[in-house]
Amino acid sequence: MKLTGIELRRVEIPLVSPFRTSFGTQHTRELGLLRVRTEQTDGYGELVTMAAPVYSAEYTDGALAALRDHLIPLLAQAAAKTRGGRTGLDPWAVAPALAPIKGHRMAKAALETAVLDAWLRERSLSMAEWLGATRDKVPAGVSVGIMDSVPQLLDAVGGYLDEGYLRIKLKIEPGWDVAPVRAVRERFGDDVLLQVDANTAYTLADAPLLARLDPFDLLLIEQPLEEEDIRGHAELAKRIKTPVCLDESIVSARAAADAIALGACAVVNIKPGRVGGYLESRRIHDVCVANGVPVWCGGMLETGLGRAANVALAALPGFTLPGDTSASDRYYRTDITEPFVLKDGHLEVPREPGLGRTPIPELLDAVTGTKEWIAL
Ligand code: OSB
Ligand code: MG
Repeated sequence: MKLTGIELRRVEIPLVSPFRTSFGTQHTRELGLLRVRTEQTDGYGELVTMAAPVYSAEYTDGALAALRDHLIPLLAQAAAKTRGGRTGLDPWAVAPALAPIKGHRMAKAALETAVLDAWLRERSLSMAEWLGATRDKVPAGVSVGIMDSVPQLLDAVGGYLDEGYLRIKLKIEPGWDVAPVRAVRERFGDDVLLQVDANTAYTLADAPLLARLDPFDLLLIEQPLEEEDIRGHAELAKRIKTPVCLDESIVSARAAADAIALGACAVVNIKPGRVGGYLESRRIHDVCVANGVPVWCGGMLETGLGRAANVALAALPGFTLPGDTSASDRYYRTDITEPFVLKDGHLEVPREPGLGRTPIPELLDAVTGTKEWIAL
């Protein structure tokens, strides 16, 4: 496959309602979109960074700079070396080419995904087929933000359950934890699949408080402590009954293997952006399956493009828990691709060539802030 150029866009899409987590409130989604051009086709990759480095160290403007100034030049060099060769660049060559740059996993993921999309399209192969997806649809969960009041939360959760969502995740932080969980259990019963996500808002000293969640039979508690506090999570896991799931801490297959070996997590959230792409996501899936650790697919408020790839990933056999794979209208009134819709609480796994969705030019242009073209 021969690359001829790469387009970088910064897009800004309004959210249907503000989304509040322990690290702040979002009103719009400000992410990046990459298009790689090959001699035969285009490939797209979503850059899932947020506008500010509050979930992880990456952020959209920084990631776009890393792509422009460091990652794309390295990929161009690797592509030049394959010129004259028979096969050219393939998706497996991207991560090794970018390895000299530390971190910047979301930026690397966006680039690798765009190359992968083009490579799959050139072969008329779907992401699901290529990954080895074993299901035609995946159960949809929804992440519910922190609200101003418990009645407001109950309205939101009730609305999602009426729509058919099969699992509810409540964002929590100190001061918004036991009471909202209790209220949701009291109103909607013990059969609702329920879990919480703290986005690193607690410390090990909060173990007695977090143990008060034990009676509510939660599926898991996601990332209660700091990203780097693996030992703390292992200790916390001994002090509470709710299974500990890691999100922010799991930046690679190695990190997953280490966290599991140290007893820091019983469940893993796989987010392709956070770990550098779908190839590494697949490896994490394999590590977790080998260790009997259930995984589920996290989200970063993706557009239909990233959502399509996530849904394909979530159709792998180790994804035994519903993910944050909600319908497009959970976040966006108008998506930039054909939207994902809920059918009996599930999303259909795309089977079209490539990621399975393509940005619709007019819709993409309407949300594009800046755009640049890098010829290769
Ligand atoms: O921690 O899972 C998270 C959104 C942005 C950043 C981090 C997280 C989230 C979510 C929502 O919980 C995931 C989604 O619905 O896409
Ligand atoms: Mg999380």
